[in-house]
Amino acid sequence: SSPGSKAEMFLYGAFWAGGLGLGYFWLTQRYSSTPDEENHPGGDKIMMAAGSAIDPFWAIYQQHNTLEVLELLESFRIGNLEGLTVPNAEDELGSPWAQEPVRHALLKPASKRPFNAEPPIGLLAEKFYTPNEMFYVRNHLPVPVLVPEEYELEIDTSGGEQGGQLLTLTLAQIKALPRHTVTAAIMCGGNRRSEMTHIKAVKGLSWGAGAVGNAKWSGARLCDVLREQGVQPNESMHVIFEGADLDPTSHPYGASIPLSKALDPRGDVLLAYEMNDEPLTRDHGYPIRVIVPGVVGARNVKWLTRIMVADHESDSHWQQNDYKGFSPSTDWDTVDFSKAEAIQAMPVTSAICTPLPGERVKVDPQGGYITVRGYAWSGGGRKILRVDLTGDEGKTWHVAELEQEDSPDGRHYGWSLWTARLPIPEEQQQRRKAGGSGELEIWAKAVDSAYNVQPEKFEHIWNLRGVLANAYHKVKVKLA
Ligand code: MTE
Ligand code: MO
Repeated sequence: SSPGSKAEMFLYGAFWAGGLGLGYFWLTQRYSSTPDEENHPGGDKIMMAAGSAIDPFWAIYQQHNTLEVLELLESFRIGNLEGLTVPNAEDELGSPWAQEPVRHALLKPASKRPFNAEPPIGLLAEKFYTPNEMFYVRNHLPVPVLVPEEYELEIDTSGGEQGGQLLTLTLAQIKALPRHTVTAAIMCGGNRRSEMTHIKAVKGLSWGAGAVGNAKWSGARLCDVLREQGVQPNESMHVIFEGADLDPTSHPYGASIPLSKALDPRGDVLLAYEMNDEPLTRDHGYPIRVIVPGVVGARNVKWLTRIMVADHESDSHWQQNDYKGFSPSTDWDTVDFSKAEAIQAMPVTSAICTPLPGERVKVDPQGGYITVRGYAWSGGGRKILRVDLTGDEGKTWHVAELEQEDSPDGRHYGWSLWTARLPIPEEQQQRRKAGGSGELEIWAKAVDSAYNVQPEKFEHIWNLRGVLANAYHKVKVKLA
């Protein structure tokens, strides 16, 4: 097509492990008059790698690792690069940030120090298990450096009624305990905050809908460890977790959950050492983090070093003065954090992952519909029963097809992916035929197994910290 239309340049770098650390770069030029005349079978996803090394993307999209693709790219090779390293060059030695892990280029940081990033949500609903390297990262502090041989987890049950002794477990001892695997989505309490901000400003990181991921976690069950220590059920007690990451006053990140959740074998609380069958990465809590299925991300403490059974909640900032919900009329002058409950189980939510806002979407020529895809999840082990979509502000609804794990009742901790064929309303069809641009607003709402449903508007659930942002997800697209 004509070079005058749209020209895009890509630099591809592909690195092979082994060898001499040589890198191969390709420069290609692509011309296309409209975005849907893509030559790349994966569409514009190729843009995510533009200007950087392609190997992290290929680690996720393994379909590229074929002789055919390599031969094709070979014709675009423009040269070789040697000795590329330097992740944290700006940080001088001794800075708490000097030992941050290298992150995947997909994760676009909302903040770099501490590191907070979500993957592009257009990719999130592609895989039922979120690849570890594209799982959102939410760190409040620098990532601690933990040596597996020296790692120790201290478990203090002396605050429990019948418990008592102090127990210290090494990593090898934790791994020697019966292994348990659970699929669980982890979602930040601030997921989708950026949508709530449109109503009125809130304080917090501007998360899109990507501060969530779904993984298969493996580890020892906390209930086994606590029961072995003689801890008895008690409905007014709590289990406090501390991480190895320290704030400038040397206080660790901390959070707590009710003892009843920790002791419940159906609660599936894990001392996890694996994520999707791989050891945890440093960003996700290596070597041990607690996984509290169905509960807000903040309680899933990473780099776990200490567990305490106590008659009070964690006194950490994050338990006491953050991750709590308030009325829309509560402002920073009137807020009293001590009067609100800490968030534990999360409410039902869903998000449209494709198409993206503003995207030009192809209408199926025969059926007159567009395909919409996303995720849905509810906390507390509640299952997603249904996801409903509308293209006409709720006059007609269309039920999505669900992809979900077949979990036992009340233990539906993983997310559900969904796909819907949304018929284009008559009005839009007419407008489109008449040559109009044909904008369409898609709404999605999920229903969980307690028949809880998402609220329609953010106006009525707005809160000053921008947490629990679970109103209908609304996305405006253009019909191509
Ligand atoms: N644990 C420690 N030790 N330090 C932290 O900053 N962040 C919490 C939680 N556990 C945090 C932590 C928050 S708010 C969330 S949302 C999740 O970890 C994020 O987990 P992820 O980074 O593995 O996605
Ligand atoms: Mo979070």
